[in-house]
Amino acid sequence: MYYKIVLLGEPGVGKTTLRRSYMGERLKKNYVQTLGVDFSVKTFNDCAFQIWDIAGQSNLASIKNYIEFASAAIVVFDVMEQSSLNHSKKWINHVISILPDNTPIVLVGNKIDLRTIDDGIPKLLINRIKNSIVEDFESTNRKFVYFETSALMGENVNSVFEWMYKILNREEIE
Ligand SMILES: Nc1nc2c(ncn2[C@@H]2O[C@H](COP(=O)(O)OP(=O)(O)O)[C@@H](O)[C@H]2O)c(=O)[nH]1
Ligand SMILES: [Mg+2]
Repeated sequence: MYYKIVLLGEPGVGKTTLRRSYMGERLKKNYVQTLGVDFSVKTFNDCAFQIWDIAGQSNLASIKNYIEFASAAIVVFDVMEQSSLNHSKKWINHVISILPDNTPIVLVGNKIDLRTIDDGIPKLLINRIKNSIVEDFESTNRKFVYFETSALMGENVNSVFEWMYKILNREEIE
């Protein structure tokens, strides 16, 4: 199976670093000039993930084209930047408005290597936002999960895609 996966989130949160970290040495760069989109393909067991990565600023129309037909979405925020967490709600709402109810969404809190005990977004606040997202999904059968990563250190990056693989293949079987 071939899956289109979209990376979303504010500029600078680490989307491209996450993609590169997951691709490792097998990184192949492709570019869709008109959309300002980079994508990489990585095979995992019997499936191929085509990971889309939007570059810089984009208008709403191009974001719609970007998200359309994706099998899953990864919304990234920076655990050191509260505004990027607040904006992740907006990105998730884009996904909800464009993709079917059962499309899996992963929320990723990135740059955990920079977090110290007295610095970074309070975990209580992250939990509150995460819970409010989960509540929104209660009436649907949407699969949602939260992971914390360090794309720079390669920490927990594989977990994101392993979860995705499991969820997407389970849906194939059902
Ligand atoms: N410390 C740290 N820096 C990161 C991490 N991920 C990305 N960065 C840095 O954050 C900046 C923006 O990353 P980039 O992947 O270009 O963000 P994008 O705009 O979302 O694609 C770069 O300087 C990265 O090296 C991380 O996990 N930890
Ligand atoms: Mg980028």
